[in-house]
Amino acid sequence: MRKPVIGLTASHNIDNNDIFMRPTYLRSLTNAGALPLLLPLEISEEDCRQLIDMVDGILFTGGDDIHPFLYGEDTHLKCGAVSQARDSLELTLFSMAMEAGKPIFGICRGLQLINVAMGGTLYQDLPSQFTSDFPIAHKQPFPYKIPSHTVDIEKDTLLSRILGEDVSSIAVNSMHHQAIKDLANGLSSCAVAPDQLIEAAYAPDYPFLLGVQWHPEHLSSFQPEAAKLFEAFVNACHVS
Ligand SMILES: [Mn+2]
Repeated sequence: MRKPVIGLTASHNIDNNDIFMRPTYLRSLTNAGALPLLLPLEISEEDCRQLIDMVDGILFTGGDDIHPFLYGEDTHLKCGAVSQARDSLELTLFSMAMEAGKPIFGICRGLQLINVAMGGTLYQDLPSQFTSDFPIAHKQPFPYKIPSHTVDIEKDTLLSRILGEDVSSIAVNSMHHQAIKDLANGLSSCAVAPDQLIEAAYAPDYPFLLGVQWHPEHLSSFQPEAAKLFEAFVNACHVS
């Protein structure tokens, strides 16, 4: 049987112009039954369209910050590095994938990209712009393989249907500098951290569009909840 082909966008190192991909994304997709396909950075709009026609789904991966102009803000003192080439490529791919109704999954920056593409905004620097009585380490001080905070799963959402309606909370890792501030119209929250930060969102009116703020690709080899996210995404890609 032909496996679903999943296009993934690479990270972009703007210092030396390298693009790169952590193997954990590829392994998680392969283990879920997909054939991952790493996408180039510099391609024309016409080529983007051909690639979107070729893939059965698209995964927007983690990486640097998104340029604040894309959600109508000036650059905050603590904003991090940005790649305008990557921002532009991903916004083009996102709108084409949505037009085509292809399944979309976003991880970390990928969730933020989905939110910005649909009209939402971000905290440019969580530590200085978002406070709570018990500050959660959204940039955890230990490796990705070790979960660091919990998220509450909202009932009757795409995420609760994937994990099972009886799962009310899971432990996740956290390695993000930015996060959703205003959620885009068309998206609904489906998981929140104990400080009420949105950690996952989905589009209720779309076949499959899910973004998570954590990194399930580092947990999927031993945490069933993380593996289920990739399985649900790959299964959604089977229908096209
Ligand atoms: Mn977090």
